Amino acid sequence: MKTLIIIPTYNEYENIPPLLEAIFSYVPQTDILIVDDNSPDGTGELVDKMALADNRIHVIHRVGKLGLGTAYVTGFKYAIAHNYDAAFEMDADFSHDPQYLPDFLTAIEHADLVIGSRYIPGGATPNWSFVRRFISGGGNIFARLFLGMPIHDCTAGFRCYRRNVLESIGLDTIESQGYGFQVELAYRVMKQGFRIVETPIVFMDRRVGKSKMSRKIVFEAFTYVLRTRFGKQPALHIPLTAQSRQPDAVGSVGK
Ligand SMILES: Nc1nc2c(ncn2[C@@H]2O[C@H](COP(=O)(O)OP(=O)(O)O)[C@@H](O)[C@H]2O)c(=O)[nH]1
Ligand SMILES: [Mg+2]
Repeated sequence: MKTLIIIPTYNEYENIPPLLEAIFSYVPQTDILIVDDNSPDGTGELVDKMALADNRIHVIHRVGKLGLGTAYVTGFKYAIAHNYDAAFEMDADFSHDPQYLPDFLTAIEHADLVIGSRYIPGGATPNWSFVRRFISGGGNIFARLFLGMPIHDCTAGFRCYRRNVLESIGLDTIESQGYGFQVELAYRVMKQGFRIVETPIVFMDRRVGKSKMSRKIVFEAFTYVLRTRFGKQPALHIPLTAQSRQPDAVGSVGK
């Protein structure tokens, strides 16, 4: 299976070299696409140099900080255009441990979307305070109940999609950016009837650098759920051509 790992970056200079080395140590056959938003710390130039030395590494440079959601949409379109069979979403800061990548590749053989889940047996957030757990865990229960999604971790950003999913979910009409982006995508994938599987991950806090997520991004996710539940489905503009399959085929895989 031809696979692309998409990593959006904004000021991740120190994380990128050890991260890419770790990824290739677990999954040497995959390609990596960095979508850099003109990071002031020189991440983009660094990846350009690494790409010259390794043809598995690819880079897209954007003009400025345009947000996580559009960075992934840009990466997904690259994956479609270059005929990858599957594409990953992965953060640059080691919160998403590369050791789990082989689990995703095993699971995607029998799924359309694999989500790295903190909220199924084997998953965890060991460094988190009670307040952070409450906000993230509560947010997930809220989205699950209001949107009827049988997914335990729908804000998770460590994922693997098959290309046909990316081609079918209307990438040009996605509205959200941060955690809301992850919820919106999971919802669209579910509505199309694709098979979603969760695989457990232990989510660690970022090693170096700063988080770019804000309260505004948390609020956006919250309002996305409410708008989608109580609005006239404004957030679901999906082409009618996609085929439907087993609507409730959601499961999880063990380690
Ligand atoms: N290209 C791009 N990457 C971003 C942007 N915002 C965040 N990122 C990257 O997205 C990933 C997750 O962001 P992070 O700040 O760690 O979010 P947190 O884990 O929720 O605190 C990291 O790899 C960031 O460098 C953005 O506006 N553009
Ligand atoms: Mg992070």
